[in-house]
Parts: sequence; structure tokens; C-alpha cells
Amino acid sequence: MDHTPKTTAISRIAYTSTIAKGIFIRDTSALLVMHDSKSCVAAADFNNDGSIDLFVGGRVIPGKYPVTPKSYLLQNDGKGKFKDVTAQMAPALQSAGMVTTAAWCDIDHDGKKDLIVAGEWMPISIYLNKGDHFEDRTKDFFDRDYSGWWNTITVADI
Ligand SMILES: [Ca+2]
Ligand SMILES: [Ca+2]
Repeated sequence: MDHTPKTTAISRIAYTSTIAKGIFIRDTSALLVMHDSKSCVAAADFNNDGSIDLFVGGRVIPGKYPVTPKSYLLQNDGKGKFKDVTAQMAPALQSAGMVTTAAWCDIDHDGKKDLIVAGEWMPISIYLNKGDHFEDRTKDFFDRDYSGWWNTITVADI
């Protein structure tokens, strides 16, 4: 049986809002086509231009478990269209693992949102936002590799 991922309409659907009118309009051109199954979307303005950008976590390639699917860093052009900047800004995220959850947080307090990612059979990973790229700095924040089967991340200041 062929389990090769096929393009589905749901991977390209986004909704934009017209705030003044308080309505949502379906925009099928806002996102690129993303194959494989996704697990999560985490939103933040990672380039500080005033427009919300996205991280989309890849969960599994249908029929190819546990091969690592692609995850995406998508930059908003300010008009609600998202460009895949993963290869330029965070190439390691293209094969981060079987991601189940992600969160944005300014971990190093430099005014730029950093990305925390976790998933199935993978460590909790921290990607610091360096402005024009992200660096995997997990080892700077943990005393060991916290690999496991993570389902969700909640960020808190304790
Ligand atoms: Ca932005
Ligand atoms: Ca930061």
C-alpha cells in the first residue's frame, strides 16, 4: 500500500481577520504546501517586525514511522503570507525530530523570542534567536540530554 504523503487542502488553509469588521476570511494561499503530518503550531513575532510568524512542528511521515518529518519556520510578510525560512534561519529545525510540541519564550532576555521544541524520542531542544538565524543552544541550558517522549511544553517563570 502506498502511504506516500499527498497534498491536502488543510495544509494550506489559513484564516485572516478583518479586525474592523470582526470577521474571518479563509485564505488558501497564505501558507505553502507542507507534506507529512503536523503536530503543533506555535506563533510569535520572531523577527520583531510587528507581524506574527509561525513554527509548524512535523509529527510523522505517514507509513514511514519513525523517520523524521520536516518542521517549518514560517515568516509572515506583513500581509498574511508566510514564507518558509527554515533553511536560511534554522536548518537544524528541518529535521528536529518527531515534534509534538513547541513554545516561544525569550529565554536569554535579549528581546527576541527563542524557540523550545520537544517530541517523541527527542530531547527538549532550545533554539536561541540571534536575529537573522537560530542556534541550537540546548547544552547551555540543561546539565544533560533530556531525551524522552514529550507531549507538551508549558513555559513559566519559577
Ligand atoms: Ca514577524
Ligand atoms: Ca531571546
